[in-house]
Amino acid sequence: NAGSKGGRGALIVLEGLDRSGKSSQCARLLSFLEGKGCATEGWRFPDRETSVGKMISAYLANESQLDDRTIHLLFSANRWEKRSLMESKLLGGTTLVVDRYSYSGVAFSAAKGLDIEWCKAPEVGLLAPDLVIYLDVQPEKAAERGGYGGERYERVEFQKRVAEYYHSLHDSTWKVVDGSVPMETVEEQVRELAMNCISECKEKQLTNLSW
Ligand code: NYM
Ligand code: MG
Repeated sequence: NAGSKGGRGALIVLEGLDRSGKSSQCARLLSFLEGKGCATEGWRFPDRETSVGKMISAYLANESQLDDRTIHLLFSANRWEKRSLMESKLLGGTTLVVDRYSYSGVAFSAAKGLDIEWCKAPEVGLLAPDLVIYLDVQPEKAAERGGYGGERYERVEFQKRVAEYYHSLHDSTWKVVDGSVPMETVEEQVRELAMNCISECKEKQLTNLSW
């Protein structure tokens, strides 16, 4: 499976705390890339549309209770159920801009006290991102941004622990962008990182997360 003649698409992930600006930046990057004529799709995890995603959504809204390991595995399953579609899109030349991925899975569950290695295990074998952009915002600052939406995990003390786990996950694909500066400045940096990534990964093999 050699991919399309223009080369494969890039797997670009945006990560960060709740209210760090990921969703806005994903939307802006998506329209920028579309404007450039680049085949792109915006994805997000959790994908709340699937039946697994609906269970996750109910849990986040406090409409259901689930054991910590059970919900961890559901978040992971929600990525696994999209893996083959993700692979075919990328090999077909479409770049995916993804709002949250395995790093959210590990950081949020580890912040609850689950063993981090246990948290990583079900993520092994999912597609490895070509670029992870971490929008770095102080937990207190994020909380001030129009407040939280009332979902589970949206508490500043918890988000501080999540930030610590995120910082322990940095690898060679990570780029930390200061998310506290004006949106347009963040957008500019995100665009540049994405454009470089897209051109560099055209000839690169897709790989799996190994951790
Ligand atoms: N979240 C997200 C997890 O705990 N594990 C995961 O694997 C993923 C993808 O879900 N507070 C958490 C982070 C968020 C919440 O995400 C919902 P969003 O981006 O607000 O829909
Ligand atoms: Mg949220």
